[in-house]
Amino acid sequence: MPVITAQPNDYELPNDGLALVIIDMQRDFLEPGGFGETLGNDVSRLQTIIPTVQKLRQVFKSKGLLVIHTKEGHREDLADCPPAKLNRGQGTLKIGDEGPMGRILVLGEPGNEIIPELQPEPDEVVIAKPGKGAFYRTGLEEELRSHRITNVIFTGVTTEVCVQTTMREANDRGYECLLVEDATESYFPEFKQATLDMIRAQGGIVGWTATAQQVIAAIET
Ligand code: C5J
Repeated sequence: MPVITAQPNDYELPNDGLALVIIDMQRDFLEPGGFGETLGNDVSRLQTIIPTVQKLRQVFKSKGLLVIHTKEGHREDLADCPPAKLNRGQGTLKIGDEGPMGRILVLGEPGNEIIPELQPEPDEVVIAKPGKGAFYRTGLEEELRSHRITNVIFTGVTTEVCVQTTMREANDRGYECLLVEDATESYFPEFKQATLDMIRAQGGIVGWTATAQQVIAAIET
């Protein structure tokens, strides 16, 4: 059985049942004028991982493995956006306001699309989610079950918000989770580092971490 050299210890790859999940690589978080920038963040930090996520996707696809994208967004009427979320933060624009890429964090708007560099292909799954965790009010669990997925490799943004929340949700549901260290990014480098540390602490209390090269080397074995 091939293993990924990972922290806190080796991660065993299953014969079947491995999927790549790419969290929220959408224009709203990675491009100027979106939700991330209106909250005062430097979005260029997040763009640095694009080539690494592209490479991982290509390797997974070459092995016939499932690729799932998520994107955070709300219905046009914002009925799925609780006031606690709508009113939080001191951004120049709020969720639902008209911005340079259409309405902020609203499904179907240009800013809500996955970035062109990772445009989902027809055989890839896209899960729209109203929350930070990708299991909350989505069909992600059914999708994973229908493909008999047991092991999930996580990438995407932002490390300590939607990525970590989703990884914890997946861990609680029994999935063996690994976060790719150089295929995830945060607006706050110290939060990214803390997230990696807390995931693999206590013998991997939330899961494993490894570099993209370590993941690719094992998958290509
Ligand atoms: C945030 C996310 N940061 N995708 N969403 O609001 O992490």
